[in-house]
Amino acid sequence: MAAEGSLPRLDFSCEGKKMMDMRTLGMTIMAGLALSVGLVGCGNLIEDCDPEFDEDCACTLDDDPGVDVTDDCINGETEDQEFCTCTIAGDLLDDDDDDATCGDGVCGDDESCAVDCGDSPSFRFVMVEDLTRNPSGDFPGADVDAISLIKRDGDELFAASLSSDTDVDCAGNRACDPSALLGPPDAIRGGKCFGGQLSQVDASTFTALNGGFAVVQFSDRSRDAKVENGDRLRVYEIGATQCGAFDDDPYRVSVSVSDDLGSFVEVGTGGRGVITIPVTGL
Ligand SMILES: [Ca+2]
Ligand SMILES: [Ca+2]
Ligand SMILES: [Ca+2]
Repeated sequence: MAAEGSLPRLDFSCEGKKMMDMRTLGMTIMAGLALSVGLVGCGNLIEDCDPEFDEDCACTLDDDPGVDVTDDCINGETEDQEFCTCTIAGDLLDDDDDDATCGDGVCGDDESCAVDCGDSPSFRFVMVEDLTRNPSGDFPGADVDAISLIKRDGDELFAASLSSDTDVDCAGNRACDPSALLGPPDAIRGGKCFGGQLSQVDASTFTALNGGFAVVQFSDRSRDAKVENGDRLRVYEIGATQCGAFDDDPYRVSVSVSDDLGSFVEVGTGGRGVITIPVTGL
């Protein structure tokens, strides 16, 4: 037990070290007080204990907290030069959130505390799903040229990657390559579909969903793009409205924290050319 007047050591380090069982209610209160401070500071509150001087001080290997090295942990290292940490038994919180996940299974990041796990989940996945009944023709179903996420500051980010769950049937479909809907729209050139050459449809510029769906993300190496309330999602669909030819086709737009197909939440539908859907209620 910690000496009276001293605070228990709490470790909120970002490595997410396993916290040990807490044994007494008194320690709960003390730990709670320390937690309040820890939320602000995000770091070790006081130094490690020393088994030579501190009663109930026990040391374990950092790489394997199950290994007791109390007799062999000096200045944070064992004789075998493995890193170790000493704490006063019973002074750590029993972290009920050990298994908690945020967003897509990630608790915080290198710069944030594990306790940030209470943050709301991050929506990074967008699904555009064909709602066409009985899709037919050379380009069956909704013909998606591009999908974008427009942030509140006006930045328009285009779909950068596809989830492997994307499902576009190539049977009888001349535009079934889903990568054609990544990046900025390219089916409209000079303000006209296919540069005004409507008889020369460039099937490499769009994806005909053929009753299926595409799941995309907007993050790239330079930016972690989340879909947030106040953003807008835009779908560039090729059809009568956009081209003065072909069909306008209906589709649904949904978002999710993961690409688990059962987890998507609808944010809107479209079916007349370029549609911009406000994101709310996430
Ligand atoms: Ca079509
Ligand atoms: Ca395209
Ligand atoms: Ca269409």
